[in-house]
Amino acid sequence: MESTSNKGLSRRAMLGATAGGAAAAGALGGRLALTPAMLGLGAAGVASAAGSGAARAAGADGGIAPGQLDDYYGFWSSGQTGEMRILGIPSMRELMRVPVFNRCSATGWGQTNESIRIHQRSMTEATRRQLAANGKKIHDNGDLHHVHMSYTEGKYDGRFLFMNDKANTRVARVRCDVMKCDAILEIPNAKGIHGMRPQKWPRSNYVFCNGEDEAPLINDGKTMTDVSTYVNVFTAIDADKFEVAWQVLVSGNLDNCDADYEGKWAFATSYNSEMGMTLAEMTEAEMDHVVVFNIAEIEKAIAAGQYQEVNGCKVLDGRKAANSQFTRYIPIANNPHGCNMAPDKQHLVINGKLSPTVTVLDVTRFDALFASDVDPRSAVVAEPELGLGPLHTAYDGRGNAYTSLFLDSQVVKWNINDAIRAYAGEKVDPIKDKIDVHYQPGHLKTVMGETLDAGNDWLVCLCKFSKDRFLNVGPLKAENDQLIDISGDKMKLVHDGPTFAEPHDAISVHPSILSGIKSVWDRNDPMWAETRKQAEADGVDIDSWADTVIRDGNKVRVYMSSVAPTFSLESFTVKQGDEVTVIVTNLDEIDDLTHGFTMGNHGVAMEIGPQMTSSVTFVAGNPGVYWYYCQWFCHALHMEMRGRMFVEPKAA
Ligand code: RUQ
Ligand code: CUA
Ligand code: CA
Repeated sequence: MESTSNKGLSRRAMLGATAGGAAAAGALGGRLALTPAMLGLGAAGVASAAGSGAARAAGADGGIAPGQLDDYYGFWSSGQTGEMRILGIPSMRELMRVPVFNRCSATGWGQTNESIRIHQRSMTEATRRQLAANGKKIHDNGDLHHVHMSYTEGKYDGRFLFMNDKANTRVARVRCDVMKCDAILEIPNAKGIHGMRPQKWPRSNYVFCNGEDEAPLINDGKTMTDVSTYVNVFTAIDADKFEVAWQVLVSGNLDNCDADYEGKWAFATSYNSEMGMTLAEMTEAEMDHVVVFNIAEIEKAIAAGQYQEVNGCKVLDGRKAANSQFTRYIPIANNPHGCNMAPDKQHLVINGKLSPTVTVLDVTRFDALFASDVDPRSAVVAEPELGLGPLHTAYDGRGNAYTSLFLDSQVVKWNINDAIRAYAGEKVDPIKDKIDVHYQPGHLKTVMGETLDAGNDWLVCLCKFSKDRFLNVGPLKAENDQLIDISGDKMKLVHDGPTFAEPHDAISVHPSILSGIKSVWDRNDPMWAETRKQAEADGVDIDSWADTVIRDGNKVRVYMSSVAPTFSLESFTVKQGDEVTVIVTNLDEIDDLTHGFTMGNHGVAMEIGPQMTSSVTFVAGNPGVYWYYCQWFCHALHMEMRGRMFVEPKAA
């Protein structure tokens, strides 16, 4: 290996240039000058966050003026876009997109070595081979339906966000301190992870995941047409190690799931108890079911070694015929969908979809279902008729529930206790209000409504169709996420929020829970630990000025630093066909001072946040001059933040 050093400016010249540049930027009103503190936004924001949303519910943006901070973080899924989004509630302003299952052109997610490692770490061998056969290293799409935060004792704890990928049967984790994905787990045996929820009590030791699609457990092509060999798999992930803890086979398929506030149960809806393969077959039965999982019994069996190991996972049989203590099946009107645990710690609402009703289950009656042969329907305590197409239910802190009616394009507000009284024969109408939404709502969320801190100010309703609500942009239209004020007796629509394909679900989190969020990376972040190891092996200190080019056969590693508005190397030289790895460390320590690295005409671009190290590997193209540049506007002299890669012809 040979090492050539410093084709760029000297360190001193660089730092001098930077200081001058920063001053120039300040004078020009460049980005360096515009810190929130200097604009006085920090103080204004703190003041506004303390105000209650309900107190200023009027106004199109929930009463949030320019420069004011929102009352809540909203974490949005993006469906087939594959990313997680952060919005402010109640303004509904989009604050950030966090790439997870998608390939992101702005940040290089799915292309940087750091992100590819996260993708590949828990990938199965079979997938690795299948991808390689298609000339790929990772799946670059995903279908992210559900985002949920980790809990401690029934409340959000600000550690992690978890999310599913239905398209490629995966679950990912986002670190809340930097809002970046740090783990992606492909789930063996299961197919199509849809419903996904963290355990709520005592903390999120598990993330529960529903495999929606039926397939042979040993899916090797031998029994493809024999539907009797098909199974569905319920998976508990160890949320800390981010690996499969155990799996349970079930009868019927699995749609949405949730967990209770005592750590005893998980539950899942099934719309295909029929195990049908066609629409007619899947809707044939009058009743489908909810599966109740008995966590203690499952853990006992796993500890006692009573499992079968399949593809490295511990698998138990919880199907009806196995007659186990792992599961119970509660009959529910045909093709249910949403599965929502109420913050009263007692009631679980199953949403009818094809039935105009929701079914209210009392989870304190579940012990009895496992103790003796009682009718599983004995856990039903109410079944109010709400309207057409109930999909999901949200809760406030006053005992009310809000159910989306897909077919009616409405949200219905109803009272849980009144529904129970009505079911018991009393003359009381549980329905308190209905409001039109636009149009065809799926998920809907109250602030902190999936925790013991359920709030009473806002409801966000995620509508699948926007139709005529916005200027026509062609056949593909935006979704419409609507903000509804629920502080009074009557619900009030206050905002229409167009969103790109396709938020399924969202949660909201009070900013006090995310007080550990950083503005600048820790230089020792584990995200680039392996890159750091490589640099150490190359004798390069990436924590200070780096301007070293290492040749290792046909592999070339180019170490650079970035300090606004320059890279430490103004040029480097490689040969056509070399495998080039560019490692850039951003030495700037200022809030919001992100640089980028784009290599012209090579399809290469990545983000390098303050104090971050990022690396990307590509094959050098045809001989010639290629400019690389910073694509993140960082300085008054941002356009000048560029350099040349000289690609020499291959030695003949
Ligand atoms: S689901 S619109 Cu993918 Cu959460 Cu019900
Ligand atoms: Cu650095 Cu633009
Ligand atoms: Ca069915």
